Amino acid sequence: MSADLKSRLIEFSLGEGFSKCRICTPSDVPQIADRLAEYVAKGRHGQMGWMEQRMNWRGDPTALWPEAKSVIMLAETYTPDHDPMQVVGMPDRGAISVYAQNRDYHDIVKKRLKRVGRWLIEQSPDTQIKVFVDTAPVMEKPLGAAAGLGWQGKHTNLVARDLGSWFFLGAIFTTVEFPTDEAGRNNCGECTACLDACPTGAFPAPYQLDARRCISYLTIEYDGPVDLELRPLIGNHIYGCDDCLSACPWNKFAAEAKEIRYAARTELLAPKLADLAILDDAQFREMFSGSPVKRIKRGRFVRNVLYAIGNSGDQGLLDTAKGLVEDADPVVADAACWALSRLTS
Ligand code: B12
Ligand code: SF4
Ligand code: SF4
Repeated sequence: MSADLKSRLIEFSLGEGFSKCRICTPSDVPQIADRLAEYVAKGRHGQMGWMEQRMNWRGDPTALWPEAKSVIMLAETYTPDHDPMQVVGMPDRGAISVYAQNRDYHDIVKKRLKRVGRWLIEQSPDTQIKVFVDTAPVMEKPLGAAAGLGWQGKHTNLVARDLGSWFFLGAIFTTVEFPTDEAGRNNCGECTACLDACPTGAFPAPYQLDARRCISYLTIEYDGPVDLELRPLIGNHIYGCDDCLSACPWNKFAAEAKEIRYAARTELLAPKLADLAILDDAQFREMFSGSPVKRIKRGRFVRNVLYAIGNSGDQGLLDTAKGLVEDADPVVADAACWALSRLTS
């Protein structure tokens, strides 16, 4: 019965817009508790203090919900139709990572997961489900790899031969006991393209990331003034970073994004730093309404824009930096002074 239900589930989830659906059990990732503990013990999570909480659940999905028998892992593609590295070579523009150039995936994926979950309950009414995307104490990458969606590449994200690197993950834990899939086979081989592409040297070893050096962490998660040593390495990244993902040769086989709401808004492809730096609170909220960028608020965003201005070498941006040296937000004012000193030195 579950084998038939599984093939109908896959069909339904693909029909709903997911690109791939694979299944594992909650006990298929025994290695993650130790690896998570090591990551946290080394302080690699930086200010993401929530990672230290509920470590027993995060490191062991069987403890999170003991009644769950299967974990349905789903891939949601957001493959860009442009080269994300193009803007990285334009110093007077800001680079916003591909996933944030339009609508927030959390809302879209969660709704889709719930629709699949509801369908499953309709098929087998005693079923219970819990859906997760991103924010819960669930390590989605190792679960996705165990289920066979792909493998954890040396950049630590999941890669697949048929999807490349551009896909989000969603999980449905369920009490249904489904037949499971084979874990994803690692196809990185001798390749080190992602490790070599990282501007900040954030990989202490292949398959391991020190978030404290990662531009994605520094621009999205990190609160306060960024270390002086790291600021020049951030380049013109103002929200997230895709350099390691973009370098992956498996992207040649990337599946097209199925969801139009991830297609880049034209004005977010290569926005002018000069226009972004002068956004006030209300303008910032309006410009990024519905986008994940809104989450970091005006202060952190303008801080990032000012680091990019400092890295631009563009004297035409001097006045923009000058205009912010007395900003009410001390982190913005500090970033403006830094940008000014870089541009004039
Ligand atoms: C915290 C977090 C971050 C942090 C830390 C990332 C990290 N690698 O730890 C920061 C802010 C830096 C970040 C950045 C990004 N993130 Co993020 N992030 C998360 C989150 C919430 C938790 C990840 C986590 O648990 N990290 C903790 C550490 C311990 O986990 P880990 O990297 O998996 O560590 C493993 C390896 O070290 C591995 N390992 C160690 N030794 C060895 C040896 C071998 C041989 C192997 C195979 C493995 C291995 O074992 C550890 C445990 O699995 C997940 C969502 C979720 N709930 O899972 C999204 C998630 C991982 N992020 C995602 C994305 C898209 C990104 C960005 C691309 C966004 C962007 N453009 O800026 C970047 C990519 C940066 C990168 N190279 O990782 C997607 C990835 C989708 C995918 N295809 O894999 C996720 C799954 C969100 C989602 N629901 O789609 N992220
Ligand atoms: S997202 Fe950027 S900074 Fe972070 S590991 Fe990848 S290339 Fe390095
Ligand atoms: S760039 Fe190379 S090493 Fe990195 S994930 Fe892709 S195949 Fe693996």
